[in-house]
Amino acid sequence: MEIKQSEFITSAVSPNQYPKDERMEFAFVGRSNVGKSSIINSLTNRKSLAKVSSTPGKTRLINFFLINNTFYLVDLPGYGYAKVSKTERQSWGKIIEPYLFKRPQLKRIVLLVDSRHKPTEDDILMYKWIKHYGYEVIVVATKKDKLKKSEISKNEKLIRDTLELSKDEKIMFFSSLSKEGKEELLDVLFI
Ligand SMILES: Nc1nc2c(ncn2[C@@H]2O[C@H](COP(=O)(O)OP(=O)(O)OP(=O)(O)O)[C@@H](O)[C@H]2O)c(=O)[nH]1
Ligand SMILES: [Mg+2]
Repeated sequence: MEIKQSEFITSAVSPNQYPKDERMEFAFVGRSNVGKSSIINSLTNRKSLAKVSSTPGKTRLINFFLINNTFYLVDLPGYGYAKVSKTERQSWGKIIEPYLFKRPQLKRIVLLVDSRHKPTEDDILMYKWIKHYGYEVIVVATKKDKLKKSEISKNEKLIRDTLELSKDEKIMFFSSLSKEGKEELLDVLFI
């Protein structure tokens, strides 16, 4: 799978603002700052198609990017940012739940977790939620460049055990800095 063309289409907070066509969608979910927007830029070979920031909470709307004129990559606001107020947390739920809840176009969900850490309670909830609603989930461990080689298999086990992944569920390691893992992820995404 080769991404030749990518363009920002729209930002949405509610279903009437989602794209109206029937093209497939692939959504990226995960904690704030885990690297959702960065991975979209990496996959599309664009520096700032999706907005990236070292301050958590950069993406606050659902952003739709049309790829090769045939499908969408969907960048979602992150969860679990400690400093967020209760009102902001509720607003996250109001934006993201209607999308994940009822979107026939949504084919796969990529759950991003930080490769350096044990997945959080929010990550576990999100994983269970995705499975409960019957979506196919791809677990991606981000920021691989920050790991020593010796830490990779240890952290893979920690992530696998914490999320209680079954044997046939894969974790893919990814780095938006080195682009390592990019081809493999594109292949798995579009099987
Ligand atoms: N070293 C390293 N840094 C990364 C990687 N991916 C993302 N980052 C950095 O992590 C920070 C957050 O990245 P974003 O892509 O904005 O994260 P996000 O998940 O979209 O965050 P929200 O929009 O707040 O939910 C930025 O400073 C990125 O440069 C990676 O693979 N390696
Ligand atoms: Mg973002």
